[in-house]
Amino acid sequence: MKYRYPILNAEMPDKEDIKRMTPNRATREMLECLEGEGIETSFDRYIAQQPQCSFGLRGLCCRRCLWGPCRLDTRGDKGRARGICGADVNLVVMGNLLRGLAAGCAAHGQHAREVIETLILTAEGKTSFEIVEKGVILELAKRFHLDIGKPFDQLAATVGKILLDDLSRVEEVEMKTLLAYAPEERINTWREMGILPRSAFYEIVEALHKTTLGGDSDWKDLAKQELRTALAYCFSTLFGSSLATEALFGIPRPKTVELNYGILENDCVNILIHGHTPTLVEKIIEKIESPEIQKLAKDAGAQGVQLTGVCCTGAELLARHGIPSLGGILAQELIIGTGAIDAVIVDMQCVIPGLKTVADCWGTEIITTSQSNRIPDATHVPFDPIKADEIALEISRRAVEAYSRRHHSKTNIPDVKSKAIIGFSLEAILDIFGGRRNLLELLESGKIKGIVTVVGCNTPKVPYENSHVIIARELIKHGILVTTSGCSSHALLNAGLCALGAAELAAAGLREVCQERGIPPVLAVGACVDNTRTIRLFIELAEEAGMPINKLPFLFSGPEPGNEKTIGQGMAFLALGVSVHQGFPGPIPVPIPVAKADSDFLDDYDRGGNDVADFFAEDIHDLLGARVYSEPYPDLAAKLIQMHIRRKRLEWASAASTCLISGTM
Ligand code: MSK
Repeated sequence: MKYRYPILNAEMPDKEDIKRMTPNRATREMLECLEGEGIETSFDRYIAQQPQCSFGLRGLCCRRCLWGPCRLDTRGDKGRARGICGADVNLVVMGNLLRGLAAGCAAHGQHAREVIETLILTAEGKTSFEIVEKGVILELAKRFHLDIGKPFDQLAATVGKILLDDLSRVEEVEMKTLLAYAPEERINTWREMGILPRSAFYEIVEALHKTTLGGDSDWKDLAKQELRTALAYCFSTLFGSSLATEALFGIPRPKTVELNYGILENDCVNILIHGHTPTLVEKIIEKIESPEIQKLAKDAGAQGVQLTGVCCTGAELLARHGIPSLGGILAQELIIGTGAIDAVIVDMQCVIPGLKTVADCWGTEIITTSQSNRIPDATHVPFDPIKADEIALEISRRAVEAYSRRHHSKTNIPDVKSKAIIGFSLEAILDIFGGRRNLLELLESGKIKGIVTVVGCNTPKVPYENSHVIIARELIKHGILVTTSGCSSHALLNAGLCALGAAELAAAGLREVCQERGIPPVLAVGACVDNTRTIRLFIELAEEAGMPINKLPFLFSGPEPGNEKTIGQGMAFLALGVSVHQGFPGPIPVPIPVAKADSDFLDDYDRGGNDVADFFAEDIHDLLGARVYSEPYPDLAAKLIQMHIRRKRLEWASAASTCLISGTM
């Protein structure tokens, strides 16, 4: 049964819609297969949860203190326009949004902490890792105004400590990474607005502190804390993770790969890598290739070992090593449902509890490696960077030994493969275009109309991966270059939009650019922390243009918001001056509807505004030159994004006093 939510002007898909509309044939086959086996997944549990609470969906349920939960209702005279403490709708909506962002910031914060600590320990000679991309350390050192004549390891340790300090300091000091990378115009704007952050951990604590019972009652002050926390999230948890990872393990470069479910091999040990931090996994790759583990696999009767990835560790492995990925967060149960996965090695985040339930049906070994992400009854081998070699060897052994327990008669691998070119780091993109000036000229000429980053998670509330694919396909059709990361990238990779052939789907100018340079029109940049790469690309282009970022034809689209981390990503781009499209159900609640007095029909609800939604849609533009667009339907969202890009091109043309509008969109 389908559920309509007139209050949100939206309809939730039922299982048949999902099976009909999800773009990857492998996903459709696996949904059918697991349904046939009677194995429940997130898609079934989502249907079982219908109808979901309409207060919660609109951000109007407050559970922050023990007096509640309070459900706020501004319709009619029910005495529920305020919570028990007196909080009104704006305070509740804004407080929920801020707490969501703080949670997302904490998640990427722990990710950053693990990688940066490994970098420091490595610089101090305490691990067997190596800093393979010395240039990243030197670049950071220059930006931090360090003496680059110092011994390299000493310099690397100092750089690591600055990154760690930006993550965790408690003093009232401005963040060094922000000052090193953000455009001066933005820093001045943020300073004027009073939203320069101190550190990620500081702002997380302050966000939670301000939203406790009897804390900050001024929703506009909470909105400022939202932006401050988003900046800390951006310039510490994203930049810190991404740059420290690049220093340790290398900057990705383009490679051609085959991916999707069909790359699983029936007669190989199939190991799925899952989570967010690539630290331990880098060692596991090494060990899997070692003669000892290869022999173990052969002795068990396997032809070899096939490593595959899911979610963001999967995206990291794909970008850096070309290890094939299979899907995003909502695919994890389906992948195990093939029965062909012998072991899943997980680190942290986006590892849903349902994973174990499906794994138990097939006898799949789950190995957890992070103290922060335990799963009951799973094998736990905790990561320690100092003992990374022995831990990685033990995990590799266990994973390979699981092959002999597989029920080979029960495997069902969808025969679907996709081709793609991956590994578009900032450096790779600039090299391909021969520097930022050339890329900017392509934007100026209109051959590339704009750059939109289509990113973020998945949600069962819309047909799986459908929005990502429709939006990206429409944008390239209209000459807009797309970058993508995280779970969104898995959707676009599997849909073939990151393959060379996808250039055929692009508008003439973009097609020509792609074919000349041998790139697809959708550039997969890496994991969700690697949004850093798109941010740095936007900063580079704005510097080259001599314009603020908010004057250029860029946009951030998160079509399927899921994890709280999505909130930080959207807010970070917004603070930088890049407008944001949020799909359904966005982290910023849609305006509250008002019933028409003369009608009983739910369809006749008006969409009256709440101040928070209006603030992010309108008022914020005066402060940052960017806004949030909310549009659940992907075809309409694609049109809205094109209009935004066109408007930005006109603004850019008038600001630069050059005529850019001859190539109309
Ligand atoms: S894994 S945070 S569902 S992108 Fe980064 Fe995917 Fe979102 Fe997790």
